Amino acid sequence: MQVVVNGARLELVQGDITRETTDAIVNAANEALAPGGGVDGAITRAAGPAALEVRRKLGGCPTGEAKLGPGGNLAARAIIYAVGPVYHDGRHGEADLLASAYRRSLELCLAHGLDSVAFPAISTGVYGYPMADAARVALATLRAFLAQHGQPRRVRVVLFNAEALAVWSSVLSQLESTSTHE
Ligand code: AR6
Repeated sequence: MQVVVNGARLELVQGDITRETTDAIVNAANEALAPGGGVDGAITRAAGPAALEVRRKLGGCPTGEAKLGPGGNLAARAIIYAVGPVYHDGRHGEADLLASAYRRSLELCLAHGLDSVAFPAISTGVYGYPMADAARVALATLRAFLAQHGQPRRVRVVLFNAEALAVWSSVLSQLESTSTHE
């Protein structure tokens, strides 16, 4: 599924984010920026040792923030390490922190001239964020940012399986139909 917001494309696809050819790919990292499992394990393996060496020197990253490193062996030029929240019960500022992780990543794209970016579903694996809730927060944030800036020109969210893609597509459809009736 794809929509256009202020001239920029917002796309939802199913796949393995390490295969993306966008200028940047976003990694769902932890505060220490220590290599982990899930999407991080896949990106770390695919990017190779040179990217890991730079990552180790970034000095960690607080929850809700993002840092930029080189793409190493990936097709993407840059890896953005974004740290989403661990989900407790939704009453510990999780939504604000998740929105911030997406927003800070987009700000890095603008600051570094990265015109296309691929995101995974941050916090929805090990960190336990319910998929539909995460999709609502992420898509509202991405749409608001694009409505304001019109950049990056292409933003895609790469969902790992068909079920996740269906959830995100349904949330995006809802957001689109609500906004056209405002
Ligand atoms: N491409 C796209 N999405 C993927 C891929 C892939 N290759 N592999 C997994 N996913 P997670 P988190 C999806 O656990 O919840 C790490 O160890 C997966 O299905 O990777 O933010 C870090 O180092 C899920 O929907 O990230 C941190 O310690 C989504 O990516 C911690 O886990 C995110 O799942 C971060 O936890």
